[in-house]
Amino acid sequence: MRFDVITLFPDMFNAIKDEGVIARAIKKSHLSIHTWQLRDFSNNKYKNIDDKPYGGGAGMVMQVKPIRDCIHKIKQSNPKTKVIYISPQGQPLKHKLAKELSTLGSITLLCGRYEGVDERIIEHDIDMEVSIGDYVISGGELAAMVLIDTISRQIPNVLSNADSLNDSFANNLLDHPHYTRPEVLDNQAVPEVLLSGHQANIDTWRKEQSIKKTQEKRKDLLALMQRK
Ligand code: 4G3
Repeated sequence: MRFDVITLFPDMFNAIKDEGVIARAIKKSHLSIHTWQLRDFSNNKYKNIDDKPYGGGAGMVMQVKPIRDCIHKIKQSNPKTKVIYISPQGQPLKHKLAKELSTLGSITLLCGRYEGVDERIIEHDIDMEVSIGDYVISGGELAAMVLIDTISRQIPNVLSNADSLNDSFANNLLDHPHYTRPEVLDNQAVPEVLLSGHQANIDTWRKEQSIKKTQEKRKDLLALMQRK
């Protein structure tokens, strides 16, 4: 998978390029992340890419031309790339969407700042608008990194055994509880079944715990599962 990221803050992406699961996947050539400084596509000497909103009001709007030119440039070497705008107005990000996107060869992520982009970008230049949740953050960069991380985890061989592809959410259930040594600490004991060595019983217990936790904490997810 190749990610191209259009941003005013390319250095923010060093956070995932330099460390952890994503860094290792890049080293192993399972994926690459290419950032594009949107200011390089500005058409004035001050390198501005935003302007005041028509109709008035607070904040600034990202202009069409620099973004359009940048996407055009990316598409010259990547004609089939899927262009995704990350915004609070997008389709909510879920496990299923991440899994679908993980099968693509190339994704371009547009990170918004200020009040977002001129609507003509959304109408003409974007294949899809995605949101990572019902809240606003100060820029699309952190959201883009969330998207890159969750998509990358679904690409074969990106996760090592030690990372483990946690399949919770694949079935709309929360994960079961986990324990490690010691067996007893301050009167808190590890559930006996986990020490029994009886794998079928352990699997059943974990499934029950998943359902119980989901019932307690996320009834909305349980409703989704029962509809399947
Ligand atoms: C576009 C994405 C971008 C319009 C971006 C704000 C939250 C999300 C931005 C806009 C963002 C999200 C930058 N905040 N929920 N901030 O995916 O109003």
